[in-house]
Amino acid sequence: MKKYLLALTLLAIAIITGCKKTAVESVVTDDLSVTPAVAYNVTDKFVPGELLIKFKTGTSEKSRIQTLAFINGKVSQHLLTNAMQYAGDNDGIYLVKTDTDVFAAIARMKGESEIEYAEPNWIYTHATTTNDTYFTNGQLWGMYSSSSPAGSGDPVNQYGSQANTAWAKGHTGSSNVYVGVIDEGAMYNHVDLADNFGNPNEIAGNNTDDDGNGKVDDVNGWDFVNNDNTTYDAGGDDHGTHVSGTIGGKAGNEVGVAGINWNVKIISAKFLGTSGGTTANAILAVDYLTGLKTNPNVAKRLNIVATNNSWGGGGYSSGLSAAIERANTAGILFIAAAGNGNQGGKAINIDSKPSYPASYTNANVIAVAAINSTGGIASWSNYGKTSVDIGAPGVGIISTVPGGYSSYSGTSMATPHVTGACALYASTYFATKGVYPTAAQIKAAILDVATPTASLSGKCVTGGRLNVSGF
Ligand SMILES: [Ca+2]
Ligand SMILES: [Ca+2]
Ligand SMILES: [Ca+2]
Ligand SMILES: [Ca+2]
Repeated sequence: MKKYLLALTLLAIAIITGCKKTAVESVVTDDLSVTPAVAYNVTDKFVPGELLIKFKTGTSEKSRIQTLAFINGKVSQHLLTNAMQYAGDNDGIYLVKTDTDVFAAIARMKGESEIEYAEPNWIYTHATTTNDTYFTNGQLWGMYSSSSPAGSGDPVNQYGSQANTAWAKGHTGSSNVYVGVIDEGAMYNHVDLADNFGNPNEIAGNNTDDDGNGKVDDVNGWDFVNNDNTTYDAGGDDHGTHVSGTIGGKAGNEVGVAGINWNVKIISAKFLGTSGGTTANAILAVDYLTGLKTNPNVAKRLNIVATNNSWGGGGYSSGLSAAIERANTAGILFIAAAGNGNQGGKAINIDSKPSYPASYTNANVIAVAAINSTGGIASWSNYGKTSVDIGAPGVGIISTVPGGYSSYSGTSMATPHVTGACALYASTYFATKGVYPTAAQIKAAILDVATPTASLSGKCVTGGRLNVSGF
């Protein structure tokens, strides 16, 4: 454990300093494919000495132990989530520690008939590129429209999400619509967020798992980094707080910002810590939210329409793809940042060089590129005619951070505009039709009305930017 923490600490130092010598090994490309179609990138980071292994159904414990002995592997965690079991998988995934080289161990495991898959425990980091100086009110361009709604006197920006046009029609979201933020934690008691967080099936502070999901007092979500119910830990969590404010910052309270939704409920699934997050915890985070929507123990399950995923890194993971598919089955969209270049910051075409999780091909994924306030695609925003779906405001975005507000840039900031759009569409659709739209209907609604944008032409599926004016 100490060794593991040391490795993560060194990684954090490496990320901060940009130092090339990291404790986390890089991977040589080409000869070690996860699947025939996918190769690891040289810059992909993973936890040294750890593998995620799924055994084929019916493999006995004795047989598992014998197989793991080939790599001197010891099970350190059995990942068996409610969402897996509801989906009929009672075997789960094993996080295995080995003193063998991870890729040699994977190659060895792949030769065994008991193994369904074996893969690295990738490390993901969030997708902000810059942290600009503080901005005051009135510069929230991502929420503006091409023209000022009648009588509003609102500022105008044609490249904004057009959210204030929807608001002018009284479409401001609903507290019956839920969104999961898979990220760092968030300062849920921030003045602009306090009304828009919470799991109503869980009673705070009674040391009881009221909703029977295996998590005690998870009123605002769960912290998979520290395995506790304090999703906000002072000193960090600014990225998760920023993302949350764009989705659901409280409006009309004369302070700070307004989110795409004035009313919504956000649940944190915290898996990014100061050193990033792992595949194992990403799977747990995705499944946690799926479990809240499919929990058979409560009368009123949480109506989660989408998760926000402003993070990336690593290579393909069968385990994470399967978790995203369980979310898909539960009708939860997975909104993913296209990513900010390939480590060095230069944008890449992820059609030819996949960036995960944006590049997963599950039907519920919407991958988002970033545009600036004059309509250009950000110089660092990844793109891809088939792998990226849409552009959204991602440069100079003001939102909530612990203790106030700040302006950030990144595909991290573009993504919550789209996640917020999912929730807004769901709430308006319900208000007019009396039923909630399916995930496929929400995705189609968002992609169908994208505004054609020169800088995005040929760079994403829609060739356009987010436009929620009709939501
Ligand atoms: Ca609980
Ligand atoms: Ca409780
Ligand atoms: Ca915590
Ligand atoms: Ca506000």
